[in-house]
Amino acid sequence: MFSFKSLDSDLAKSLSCPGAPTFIEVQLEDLTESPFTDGESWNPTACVLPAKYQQFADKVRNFEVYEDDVWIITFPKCGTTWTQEMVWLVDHDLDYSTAKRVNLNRRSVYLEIGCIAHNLPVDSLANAANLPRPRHIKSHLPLALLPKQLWTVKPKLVYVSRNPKDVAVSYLHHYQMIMGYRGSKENFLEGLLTDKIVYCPQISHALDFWRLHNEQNVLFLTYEQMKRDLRTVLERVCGFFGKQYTNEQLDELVYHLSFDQMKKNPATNNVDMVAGAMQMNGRAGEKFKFMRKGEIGDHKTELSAETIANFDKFIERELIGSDFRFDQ
Ligand code: PPS
Repeated sequence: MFSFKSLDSDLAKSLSCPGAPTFIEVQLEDLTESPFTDGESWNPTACVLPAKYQQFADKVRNFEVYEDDVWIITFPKCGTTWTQEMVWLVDHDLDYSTAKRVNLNRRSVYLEIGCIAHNLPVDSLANAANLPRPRHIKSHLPLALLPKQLWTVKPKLVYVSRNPKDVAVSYLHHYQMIMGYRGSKENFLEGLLTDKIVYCPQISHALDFWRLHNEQNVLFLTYEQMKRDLRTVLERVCGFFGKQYTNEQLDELVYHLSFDQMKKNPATNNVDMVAGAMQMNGRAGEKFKFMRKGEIGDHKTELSAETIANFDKFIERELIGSDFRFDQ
């Protein structure tokens, strides 16, 4: 079903880190079951993943999907955690009591983490499979690598995109502090601009889901929409889940989902997960918070004018032929 190619360029070697020492490109070879019904062809690009993924690719592709599943899919650092908490609460009648008691990572399971994280012996596929229904499952995998039953069973699927320049900054901090990367910032950014970082290619990740954004079971959101007007986004999310809440309930949810509240909330701020990863990947005791800044436009403070221009060119080139545009 898949072919695998080791990445051994100098750039790939420079991107090696304790959390992901070596990388492969994973190419879907079996295109018989296309997710698209628009009659257009589909030529998925190979996805960069830690080499560990090779032993799990088929298992993920054959993962059993249920109609009442809820899938939250994003490229890394696009607001996944934020969306997971929002969607879980909307779908569970605003059950704050459970949401505060049970960590979000247990309510909404990261499907492939055990298949990619070096030295993390968790069976995340089993954890996701065995969740109580309706199962809430998070994934960063591109469409071509996700379970093929998603396109026949058609569970609810929420996709979130974020401006690639802000993703670059957020992902750089994640790569350094959570995955233990000690190489240069320049090499990491070059890796993103040449689609050689884990989960790349970045732009086609969003474009594949944009092609599905009118499907009834797909809700396509952006980090920037959530940031600018979460209340309006919540109304769309409630409509998607067939839920109705009062204005007061929605105001309370906006508050619960604010950056400051989620940062204070041990069930959502990923403090334990980050401490464990930093310990494992040689960053124990250093200063880093998963809930880092939570802003639009942070790239302007962290990227040079030249890098921003390079990202702009990269994004423009990759978007040729699509009507999709990233929010700024
Ligand atoms: S991951 O590791 O890929 O699952 O990360 P992900 O959750 O997708 O993205 C993390 C970034 O989302 C920000 N975040 C928020 N922003 C605004 N409001 C809320 N409530 C919120 N929750 C998380 C988080 O701070 C990361 O962005 P940066 O730019 O690094 O701050």
